[in-house]
Amino acid sequence: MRKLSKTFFLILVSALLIGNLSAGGQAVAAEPAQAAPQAVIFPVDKASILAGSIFDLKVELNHIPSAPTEFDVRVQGTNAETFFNQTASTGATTKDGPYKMWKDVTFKAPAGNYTVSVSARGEGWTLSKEVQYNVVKAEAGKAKNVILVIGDGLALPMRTAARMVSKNLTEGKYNGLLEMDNMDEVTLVTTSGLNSVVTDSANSAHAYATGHKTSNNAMGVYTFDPNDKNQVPPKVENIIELAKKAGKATGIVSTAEITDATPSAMFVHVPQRSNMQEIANQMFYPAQRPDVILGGGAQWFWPKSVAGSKRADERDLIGDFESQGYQFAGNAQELNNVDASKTNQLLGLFHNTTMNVYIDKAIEKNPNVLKNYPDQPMLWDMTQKSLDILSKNKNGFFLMVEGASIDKQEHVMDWERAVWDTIEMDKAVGVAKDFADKNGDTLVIVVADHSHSVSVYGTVDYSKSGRDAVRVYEKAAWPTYKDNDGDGFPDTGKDENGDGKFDQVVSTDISLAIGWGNHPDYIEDFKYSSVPISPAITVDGKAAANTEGSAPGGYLIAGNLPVTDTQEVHSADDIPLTAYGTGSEYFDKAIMDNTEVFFGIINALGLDPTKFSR
Ligand SMILES: [Ca+2]
Ligand SMILES: [Ca+2]
Ligand SMILES: [Ca+2]
Ligand SMILES: [Zn+2]
Repeated sequence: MRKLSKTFFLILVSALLIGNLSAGGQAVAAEPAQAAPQAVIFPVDKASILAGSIFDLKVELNHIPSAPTEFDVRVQGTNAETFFNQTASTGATTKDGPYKMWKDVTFKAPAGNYTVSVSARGEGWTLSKEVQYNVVKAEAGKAKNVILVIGDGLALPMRTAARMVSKNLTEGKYNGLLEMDNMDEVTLVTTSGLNSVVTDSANSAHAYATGHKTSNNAMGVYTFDPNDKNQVPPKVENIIELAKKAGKATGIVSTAEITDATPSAMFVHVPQRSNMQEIANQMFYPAQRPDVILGGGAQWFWPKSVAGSKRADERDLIGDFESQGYQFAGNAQELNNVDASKTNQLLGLFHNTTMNVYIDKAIEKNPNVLKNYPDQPMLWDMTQKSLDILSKNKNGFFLMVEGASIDKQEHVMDWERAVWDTIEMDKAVGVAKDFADKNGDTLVIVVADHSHSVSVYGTVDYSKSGRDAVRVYEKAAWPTYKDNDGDGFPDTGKDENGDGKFDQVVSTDISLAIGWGNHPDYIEDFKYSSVPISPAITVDGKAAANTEGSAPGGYLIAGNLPVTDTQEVHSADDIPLTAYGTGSEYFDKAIMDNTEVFFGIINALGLDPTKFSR
């Protein structure tokens, strides 16, 4: 079957636009295309758009069997060219048809409903479509600063498990609450994306950063097909671009690669999150460049010739940042040495890939696990240094802090590493709340990006093995975690290793029983592993249980995922959001969509782009 070429469409579309193609006269008859003709309008129907924020309006005609003789786009009933006072850029979609795009346009005033419609026809086909937008004006704003703390995969049971491990209970009442519990408001957040009920960390963070939905793997752009390398995806403006235009300082802090989805969604425009070299490059663009950048992922900043680099070119991105006045820190000591009073921009890269988790960097300290990175900072130290620097800006700041490996350790069903990282992040929340208490004018938000299929269902008796160790209902009673020195982490109450602090402990006599709703084939032994273990490995293209390293009594649990999946996957369950400080009343609702979180940030900061000088 013959398909119409892109070039063909470009010529026809240009001809149409300059008006020398007579209606119907020169249309070429073609064999029917496989898929039905379809009109696509981006932003999509029911999008909420911040008044004055910049976006690209794109209208695609896909799978059309012949060139259009009419391709009319209207905004509020007015020809789009006239409405935006801009000639459309045109081209061929990657799905056999033309597109028109108006770049960097805005809806200013008044707020309310806006209608965009397309009507198009050619020989043997007609298409029409209409979408409605809700254009939202930013409120005046009472806060100067927003600290958005994202616990990647911070499912509700993770908060429960972290509270049990960190605080424990006495006769049914918790001995204390987490920092993320002790806040002013709580709401549920729905997380589904543009293309699926189950989101990933790219489009979920994109929702917080832009107020728009997009497809899994995409950030800062609309697309239904992130893997389409030839697409020209329409952009939407993000929180770091907006905050910078308002003269605010901006920062991103993560325990993942700093080019990973959650931190990069705050500033980036890419259809595919795995394109990390492009993400690192965009991080340096002046309009998108955060003032403070702390995390892992140095491999995307080193020139190709440096051992461990993942770049395809010889660009020295750390050198580029330094040339723009950024201080650089490569480990915890160097971060500690940064004098915030003399530093306005800071790049800290503490690992070539993902930073090690709390259990490994602070408790086990196994040199075979930490390898070249024995001195990685804690998330709360990274948060404190960021606040010390960003708070010097008299216009305020936006800071995103991510506990990234909660999710990454849930994927490998290592609940202890996920929970201890949740506690590490909770201490960063404490730093953020202290800042809000001392300085006022600050909103702190703690939220997941999506859930995981994790559940606390009892306790585990470490003196027994296999399923004999599991205790449920009244037999579960209480775990035996005790935080004798009050640092939030369980310890033995003794200092046998002589470092002047009580020795931390992960596995206690009675631990938690934690299970998973979805999983590959894996060996369950109900016991902590002092070294990280993958639950499943790929053998002959299929996932197989990893039999190495399991404790006595471990037994095979048959998987319930597609046979090629080696890891537990995200779930579509709603997630809790807690908020503290100025502007937190926005979150006094029972439930909201993840795109609405963006407007809570915007309203708190009073980020009104209709007032920006463009
Ligand atoms: Ca993440
Ligand atoms: Ca302790
Ligand atoms: Ca000790
Ligand atoms: Zn994940």
